[in-house]
Amino acid sequence: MSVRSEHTRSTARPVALKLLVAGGFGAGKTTLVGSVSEIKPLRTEELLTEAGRPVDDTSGVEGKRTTTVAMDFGRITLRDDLVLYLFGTPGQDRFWFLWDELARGTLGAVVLADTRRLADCFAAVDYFERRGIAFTLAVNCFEGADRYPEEDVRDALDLDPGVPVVMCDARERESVKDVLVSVVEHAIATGAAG
Ligand SMILES: Nc1nc2c(ncn2[C@@H]2O[C@H](COP(=O)(O)OP(=O)(O)O)[C@@H](O)[C@H]2O)c(=O)[nH]1
Ligand SMILES: [Mg+2]
Repeated sequence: MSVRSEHTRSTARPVALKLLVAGGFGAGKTTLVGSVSEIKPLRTEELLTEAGRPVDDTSGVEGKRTTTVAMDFGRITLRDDLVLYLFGTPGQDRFWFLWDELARGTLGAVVLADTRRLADCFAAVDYFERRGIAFTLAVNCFEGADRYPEEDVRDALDLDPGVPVVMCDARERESVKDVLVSVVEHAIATGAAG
């Protein structure tokens, strides 16, 4: 049996970690997973319909025509020895029953926030705080949205001082990678402390 050279470098299997991506409807979860994923993101989207309109509040995101029904799923190799699996949580309240299932075995989470609709991520922040799941608050900086200092976002969401707040562009791979590194480091630091 021949062993190809790239396989002799590291015999250890990479560590695979699971992260959740949460945040309000239209905050950029699907975009974020798609920006970094090495595999074609698995997503299930349905056209917004009249019937869904009362629950899928599109004010502020009028250009949005689809909504993620189940979840986004992606994978990124952060380092040779570290692979992240990303699971986007469904943004709508009517899919809350899926969250506990998704949260099982998760290392940490990204909560994506749009400062024009900051209240939309309260539920996600609350969810992870209650379950003691480490998360990074990532502000997706949409052009046209006012920029706020990190401290203002922190205060508005009443975040614990230890929660990292990072500005990002969900469309940019490097920007999203920075967010993911923040979550992993925060989760490891929190786990080590606890
Ligand atoms: N300008 C801008 N648009 C974005 C950004 N992230 C997402 N979008 C757009 O905002 C809309 C909602 O994003 P989507 O990823 O579907 O949000 P989700 O509901 O959280 O999955 C889409 O039309 C995206 O193309 C961003 O960083 N900047
Ligand atoms: Mg989506």
